[in-house]
Amino acid sequence: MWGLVRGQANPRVRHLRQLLGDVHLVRGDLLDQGSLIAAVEKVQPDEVYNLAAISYVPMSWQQAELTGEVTGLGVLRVLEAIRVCSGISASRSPGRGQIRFYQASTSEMFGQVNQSPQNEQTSFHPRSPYGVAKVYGHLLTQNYRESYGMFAVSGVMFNHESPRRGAEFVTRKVSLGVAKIKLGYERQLRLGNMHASRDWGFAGDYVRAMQLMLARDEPADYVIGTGVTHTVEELVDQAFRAAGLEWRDHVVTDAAFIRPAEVDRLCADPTKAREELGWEPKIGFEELVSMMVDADLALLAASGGAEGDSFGTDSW
Ligand code: G4F
Repeated sequence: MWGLVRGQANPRVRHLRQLLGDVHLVRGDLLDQGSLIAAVEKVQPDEVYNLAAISYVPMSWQQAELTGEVTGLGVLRVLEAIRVCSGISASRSPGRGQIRFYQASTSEMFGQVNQSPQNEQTSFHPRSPYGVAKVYGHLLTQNYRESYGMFAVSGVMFNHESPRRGAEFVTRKVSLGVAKIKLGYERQLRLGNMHASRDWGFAGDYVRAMQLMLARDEPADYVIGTGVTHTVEELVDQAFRAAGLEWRDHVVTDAAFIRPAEVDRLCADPTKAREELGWEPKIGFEELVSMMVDADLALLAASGGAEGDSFGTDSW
């Protein structure tokens, strides 16, 4: 297995090696076409999974152009690297290359929804530069499949979480906040919109869906989510209760975390994935939240509260 890393001394490499001792690393950058062609030539992969992106929605308003370059045009560059290395010429009639491509699309493409729950036919109305960039990557992946006969597919992934989630996202911000309060390092947790609803699932289940998608005989896109939605307030309530705390004693709403445009409510209809991939999520909302709170309690107890020091300061 190979992983693409960018930058001269990327600090994430150390964490990656701790987690995945047997992964090989190759240099490359989604902003640099030549580096991606060189990486594909070197690795000669059977499958390529593109999960790389500027993925924190608030940051996409602060750095909209960079988000378009990385999260949108980055997909074009990966597809081009695969096309060129597979010997598929731009003018040739469609044929199938050997390299299978997975694009991480997102429920943020649905944005202001006109149908609930959302399935593969639901129209897109993204609400952030991130969502717009992801629509570009999604449609381009479809286009390369149709234009060149490439095995290129997208998984329209709803929010997927785990103890490895970055502390800027609401689930981990809450689980770290709960652990800090429980262990006496903090008293307050500052959050934005408590009324937004998301379909939260366990990341491990979603990675399994990605692999199943590339193992199909024919390429197709799939919506991946649990089909159950909860508000941020319900998430907060669940997390504080998992630690024996009452959230109303600690949570403060802060306008600094309100977004310029919000996605109010997302809920997946994963019928196609269930019927064609045999995919079902194994871990439900309550188990997921407890898992994250327990992991952060253990992490902070072991580190003396040093982990996640920057959480709570991530106003957009
Ligand atoms: O955890 P979030 O930042 O995730 P969001 O915006 O739904 O996006 C995540 O999931 C998408 C779908 O898989 C991905 F495409 C994307 O890359 C990312 O992984 O926010 C969830 C909700 C929002 O409605 C937000 O307004 O939580 C609300 N929220 C309320 N207070 C907060 C906070 N979000 C954050 N990050 N921090 C808060 O203090």
